Amino acid sequence: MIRRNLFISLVVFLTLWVAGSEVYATDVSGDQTGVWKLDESPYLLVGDVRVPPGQTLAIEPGVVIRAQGHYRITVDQGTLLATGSPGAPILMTAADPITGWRGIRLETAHDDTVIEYCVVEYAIATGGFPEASGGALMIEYCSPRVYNNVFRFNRSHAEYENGAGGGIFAQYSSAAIVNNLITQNSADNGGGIFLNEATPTIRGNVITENSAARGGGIYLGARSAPLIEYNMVARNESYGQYGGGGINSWTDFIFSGTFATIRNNVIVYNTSTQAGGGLYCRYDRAVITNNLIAYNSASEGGGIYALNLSAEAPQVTNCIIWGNAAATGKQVHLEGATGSAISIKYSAVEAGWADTGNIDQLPAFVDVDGPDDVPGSDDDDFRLSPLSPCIDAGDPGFAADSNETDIDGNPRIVDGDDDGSPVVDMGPYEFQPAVVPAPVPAVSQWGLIVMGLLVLTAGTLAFIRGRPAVVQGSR
Ligand SMILES: [Ca+2]
Ligand SMILES: [Ca+2]
Ligand SMILES: [Ca+2]
Repeated sequence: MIRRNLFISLVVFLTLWVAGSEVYATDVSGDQTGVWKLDESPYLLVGDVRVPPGQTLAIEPGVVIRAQGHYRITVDQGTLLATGSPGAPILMTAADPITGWRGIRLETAHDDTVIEYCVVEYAIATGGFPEASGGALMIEYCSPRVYNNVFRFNRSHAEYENGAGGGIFAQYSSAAIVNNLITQNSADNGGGIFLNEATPTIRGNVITENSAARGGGIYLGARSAPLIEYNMVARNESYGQYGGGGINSWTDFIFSGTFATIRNNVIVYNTSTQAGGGLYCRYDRAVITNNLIAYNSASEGGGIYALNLSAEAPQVTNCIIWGNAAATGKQVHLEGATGSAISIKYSAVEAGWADTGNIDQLPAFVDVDGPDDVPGSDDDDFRLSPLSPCIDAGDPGFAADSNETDIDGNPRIVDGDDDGSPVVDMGPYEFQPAVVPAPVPAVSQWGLIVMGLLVLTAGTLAFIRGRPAVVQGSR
């Protein structure tokens, strides 16, 4: 939390600093191609911008783009190369955060499109569905690379509560959404991310403090089959009917056969005023493997809420479901009247769950509230301590994918209890006795991401501080 606050105050400072120090600017609207250059920055959107079919717009690292009204950047069958760098991110923001801007819209963009090391903020999607989709980034019929960005303070709200994807909306897409910080966005559905008929990879992101009526962190909509792995999904909230504080998975398996693979994630401290604090699964057969689903809360189903027909039950294996809170079904709630089912095996479930390989023993994390002794902050360390009963207690028949690791990037299956037989652990962290003889609280993967973004922001600050003199000297 300390790192996060520092990060946010730096970015706020950056925003104010840039606003107060502008001498030259480039107005843009209409069709745009070629390069938006650092020495012509900031670029002021004075109308909608479009990258036309077959054309490319590249944006140099360090460029600042500031919308002067509720304008958009649409990539209409063209290519956008928005590639910042760690020391010089691209800032895309609004002159007036209340009015906001319309965000980036990738409509059948070329798959070479890249959005990397950008800070995208204060975008607002409005209107009806699908126009009210994708606050910061709308992706449709294309599969861009979306790496190492910050999406924050964006939102998608509409009449009839069908605004979708406060941060990112993707449909008919296999986008790679990797190592982003997605925070403090809001929507009617999918505060951080919303998927519809999409098969993206959502990997290594920090998805925190987003809110929505349904799917505070992520909403997995109909006929979607994403791979969701190595993410931190924390402190998101759902406030409406159908719920899902962390993730709402409603992929319509029964009609389409599609399902999400949700593995090696940390899903903690999410809340839902109604159902499913951590996960809400409705008519859904998600494969839920090696996740930590802990300290979430809801009215029904603090950890997981499931409503389905028995043939399409979520498949939960090698998970830790612990410390969740709810009036009904603290760890897991099955909507029993409908004949719902869920399969939970080889998992640690507080208060127990009667099925193969489950245990009801304290997981014994390294430091459940972290060095700051505050539960729910980013330094909480959910790695397994040497005496954890979760070590080598997963499914003995489990075989990891060829490129699958644990959430720290360590080998997924290790002989953690040194009995000569390597077995997968429960939860996202594999105990590594040979690599880490005495477990120490290390910087977590998402800690590294946040710290990297800090460096990225600080680099921009340093750059911008030096910029006015250069500009004045050259013009
Ligand atoms: Ca802590
Ligand atoms: Ca093991
Ligand atoms: Ca063993």
